[in-house]
Amino acid sequence: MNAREYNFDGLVGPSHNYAGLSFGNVASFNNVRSASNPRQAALQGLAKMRELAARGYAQAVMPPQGRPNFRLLRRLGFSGTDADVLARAWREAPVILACAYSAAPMWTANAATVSPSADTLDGRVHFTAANLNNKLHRSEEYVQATRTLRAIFGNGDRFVVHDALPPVPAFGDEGAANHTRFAAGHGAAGVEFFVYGRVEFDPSAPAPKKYPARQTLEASQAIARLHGLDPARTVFASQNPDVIDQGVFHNDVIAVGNGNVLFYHEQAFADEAGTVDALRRALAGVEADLVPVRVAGSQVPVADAVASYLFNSQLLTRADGRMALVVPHECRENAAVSSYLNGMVGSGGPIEELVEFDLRQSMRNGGGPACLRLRVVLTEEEAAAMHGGVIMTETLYARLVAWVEKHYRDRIEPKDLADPQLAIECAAALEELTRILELPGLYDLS
Ligand code: SUG
Repeated sequence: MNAREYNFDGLVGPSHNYAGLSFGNVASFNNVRSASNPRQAALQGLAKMRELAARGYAQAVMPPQGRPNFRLLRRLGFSGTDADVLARAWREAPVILACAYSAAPMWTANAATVSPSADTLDGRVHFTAANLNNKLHRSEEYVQATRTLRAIFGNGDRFVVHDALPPVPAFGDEGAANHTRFAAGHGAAGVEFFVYGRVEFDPSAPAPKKYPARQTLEASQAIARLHGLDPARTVFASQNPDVIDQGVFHNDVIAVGNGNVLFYHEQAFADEAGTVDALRRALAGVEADLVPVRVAGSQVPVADAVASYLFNSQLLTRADGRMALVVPHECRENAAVSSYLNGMVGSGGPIEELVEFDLRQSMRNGGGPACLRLRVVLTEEEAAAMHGGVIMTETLYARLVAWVEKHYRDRIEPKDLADPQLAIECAAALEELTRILELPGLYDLS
C-alpha cells in the first residue's frame, strides 16, 4: 500500500526555558537556570520542518501546550487570581512553578506511541498518549496530547486515540522514544520494536542503579495489546541499564531504526545478540532483511553519543529509497562522532547522506532531532482524513514565523516565570495559533 511517514514536529512554545527538571537527562541538569531564547528555539525548529518539507519529506506540526499549567498549580494549593497563584508559587515552591511552565511538550517523540494501519488488527492507525509519569513536569502532558491527537486524527473510521495508560510507576510510558518500527516499506506490514528500562513485576530483571528507568515492559505490552499488534511481529527488548546510568534516559538517545535499518550503539541493549536476532527473525516474517548498522564503543564511546546525540537522529527514507540521517550540529563538534560520520557516508552502507541542523536551544534541554518529532505513517486515504491545517507548507511556515516574531520573547530567566505578563502573552499566542492551524477549541485552559 502507498504510504508516507509524516513527521509531526513539536512547535516550541513561547515560554521555552531551562529548569533542570529531568534527573537522568544530563543536558537538562547541566543547563539548569541558564537563560533561554524561546524565539530562537521556535525558529530553529521551524527551520528544520521547512527544510525537510522542501526536500520532499511529509512534514506536519504539533502545536505547543498551554503554559503555565494553572490547573496543576491550583491543585497543589496555590489559589487566588492567576497573578496570586504565580507570585505564591514563585515564593514558596519555584520548582513547582517551573514544572507548570515546563518546555517539555516540544519533544513530541514522547507524546504518544503510534502504530500504522498496516500493523493493527482493525486496520486503523492507533495512538496511545504517553503518561510520562516519571517526572512531575511531564506527568500531565497526556491530557493535552490526547486532546490534540483527537483534534487532528478525529476520523474514527481511520484512527483511534486511546487514553493514556494508568499513570503509575508500573505503567511508566514515554511514547515513541522507546518504540521503533521496521518494514520493507512504510506501507508494508511491519515489526514493532519496544525497548523498556525496567520490569515492574520482576525485581530480578536488569534495572539501572543511579538514574530512573522511565519505561516499563508492562507499559509496552499494554500498548501492543491496545493497538492490536500481531505478537509474531512485535519484539520487546531490555535497554542496557548501564547506559541509562550514563544518561541514556530514552532508547532514542542510543538507537534509531527506519525501514529495515537499525542504527545503534553496541551497548544499547541488555542482550545485543539476542535483540538483533529477534528482530532479524521477526523481519524475515514480513519479507525484510534486517540491516544492522552497529557502532562500537571504540569508535564512539557512550559519553560522546550522549553529548552529541548521534543516535537521536532522524533516519529518513529518500524518494530514491536510500536513507538520510538528520543530525544536530553537536555531532560535528565531537571529534569521535564527526570522524565516525565521515567514514560512514559513502562507505556503501544504507545511510547515504547527512543533513545537519542547528537545534541548540532544544539540545540544551536534552532534545535532539528525533525527540522533536512524532512519526505517523499514513496511507493516502488516511492523510486525506486527518486535519490538514497542520501540514507544513511554505505558506504555513511563513505564517508561523510571523506569529513567533510577534509573540515570543528572546530571553527567559527563572525569575521571568513569576511575571504575570508572561502568562498573558502565552495565552494570547496560543489563541491566535488555533486560528492559524484552524483548530478552534484546541485548548481548554479553564
Ligand atoms: O524528558 N527534557 C526532556 C527531553 C526529552 C527528549 N526526548 C526524547 N529523548 N525523545 C526529558 O528529559 C527538560 C526540561 C527542563 O529541565 O526544563 C526535559 O524535560
